[in-house]
Amino acid sequence: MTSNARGNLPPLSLHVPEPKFRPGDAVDYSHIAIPAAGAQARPDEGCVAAETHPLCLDMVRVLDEDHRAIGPWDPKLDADTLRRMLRTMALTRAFDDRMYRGQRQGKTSFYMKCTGEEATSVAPAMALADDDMVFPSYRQQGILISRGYPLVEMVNQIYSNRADKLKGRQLPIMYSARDYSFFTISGNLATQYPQAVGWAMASAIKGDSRIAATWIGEGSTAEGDFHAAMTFAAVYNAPVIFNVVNNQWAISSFSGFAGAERTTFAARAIGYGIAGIRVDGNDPLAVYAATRWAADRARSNGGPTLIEHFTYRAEGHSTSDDPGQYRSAQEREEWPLGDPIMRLKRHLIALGEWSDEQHDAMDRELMDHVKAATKEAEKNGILGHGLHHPFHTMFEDVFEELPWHLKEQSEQAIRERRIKWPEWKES
Ligand SMILES: Cc1ncc(C[n+]2csc(CCOP(=O)(O)OP(=O)(O)O)c2C)c(N)n1
Ligand SMILES: [Mg+2]
Repeated sequence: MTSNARGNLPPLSLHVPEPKFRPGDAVDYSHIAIPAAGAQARPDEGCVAAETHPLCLDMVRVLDEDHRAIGPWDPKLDADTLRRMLRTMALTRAFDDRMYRGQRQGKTSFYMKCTGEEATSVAPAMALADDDMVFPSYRQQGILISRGYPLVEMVNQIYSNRADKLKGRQLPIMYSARDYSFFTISGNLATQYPQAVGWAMASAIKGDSRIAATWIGEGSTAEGDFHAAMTFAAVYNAPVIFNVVNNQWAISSFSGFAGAERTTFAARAIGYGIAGIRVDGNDPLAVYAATRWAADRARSNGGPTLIEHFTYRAEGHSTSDDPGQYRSAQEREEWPLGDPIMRLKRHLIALGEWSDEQHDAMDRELMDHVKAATKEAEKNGILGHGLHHPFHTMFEDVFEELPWHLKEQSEQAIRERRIKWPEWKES
């Protein structure tokens, strides 16, 4: 290769990020700075954005080592609300566990868990109004569960069966629930960000009082859509909350490939001149408090806030992934911020409002609850058992009147199917 190097100038080189730990490595997280709970200032919701910027390099934490809630960010929730939060997170985990097993049993082709990240969807859902519009990624099933969406409907979608409201047209787990102000999940990463800003701008243009909130993985912040959304929101001061769920991994790429070696994801807010908060994503009370702060700010025309949830993806990316191939199994146990369900459980016990026995009984009850929902959904069919949506529906719902060439294709498809499977009956 010819070199254009001149004189004694050093040859240019690139930095290629490499994760600290690979399979088999001992894990040491001492490089991660974990500030004391309760030590972070809480600026007024109406402050200038720059006042929040120190928080972008810090970490808002409420639950301390003794499981107490302390400091100015303590949202001071009553015990019933805390128990509801705990239950919703535990239900989300129970649902994930059962659906994962369902995939292994061949009942669906695909599933994605959010284990370890439950606080980043359940706590925000509780801090928002139920009709605030959410634009999630695929890892916020906790929002739907929090809003009381029927589990049976979720399972119908996951099994792509004949009761699936989306008629098998979406990948399993890519829900859509207009009545629950839950925007359709897209497999194309980051598209939800500009959509959320557009919706928020429309809400403001109409003089409505509802705000938008959106979620993205840290890896997906490398997409152009993320930055386009931030620019629009900053320029028009749109009433939107940007959540970045930094779970350290984007399938097998670590956060360094999205810029984590240089600064925090919350610090993106500084460049756009909007409010930003970095929060302990495994501390449900801190997540709740940060979301409530951002929601109050947006609702009073204070504009957008970027919240980075610092958390850890405790399991594989999806049922198609094997994290044992690229990261150390020790990472999960060594993760310095613990587990969100355990932390809230211990807090409630410390308050004298919960016990191990109650927790175990709740887990058993939730398992039965999820099991009953799956059994109910299975009556409508599972993958490969033929009880999916009628074949011809594939051609419906796009055009008011089906164009001639699609009509022909539809007839041809049905004809060929009859030849291939003579026993098949169109329902
Ligand atoms: C535009 C686009 N690029 C790539 C993919 C493939 N893909 C799906 S999920 C994923 C990783 C995303 O990681 P992150 O944003 O950190 O979210 P997480 O899965 O950790 O929640 C990738 C690369 C895709 N679906 N869309
Ligand atoms: Mg990620």
